[in-house]
Amino acid sequence: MRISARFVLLACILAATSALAETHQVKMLNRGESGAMVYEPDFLAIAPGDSVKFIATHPTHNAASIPGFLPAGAEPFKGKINEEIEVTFSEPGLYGIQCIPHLAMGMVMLIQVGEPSASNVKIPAQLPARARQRFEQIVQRELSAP
Ligand SMILES: [Cu+2]
Repeated sequence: MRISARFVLLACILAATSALAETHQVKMLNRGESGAMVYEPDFLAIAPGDSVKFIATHPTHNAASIPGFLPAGAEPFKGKINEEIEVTFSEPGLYGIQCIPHLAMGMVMLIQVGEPSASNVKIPAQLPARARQRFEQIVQRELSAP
């Protein structure tokens, strides 16, 4: 088989691009520093093309996007319970993440991809009160961070 120089060049460019993308890790916990049923960390600011791996440190959790709480054009995702999934975030914007069994207990996190500041966040009004509260706490904390 003959491999063209153009193909080799393209492969090199792709390899160089993917080498820059980072994979961040988030633990799914029954109890963490900020209380019961938490993602740790509960906020990430990442670059477009980076990935997040959701680690099933404790059982009974999952990671899923929240309808209406992701950028236009972004692909929704839903991990199974106890499933460790790795999600690549290509579309810049703010993503709300939920643990479906513990949404009412406020098990959510916020992921900022690229430039948009957490101050631009629009927390969907139909979320349970505990989930909205935790998002508000995350946003307040990140905006007051030095
Ligand atoms: Cu959970």
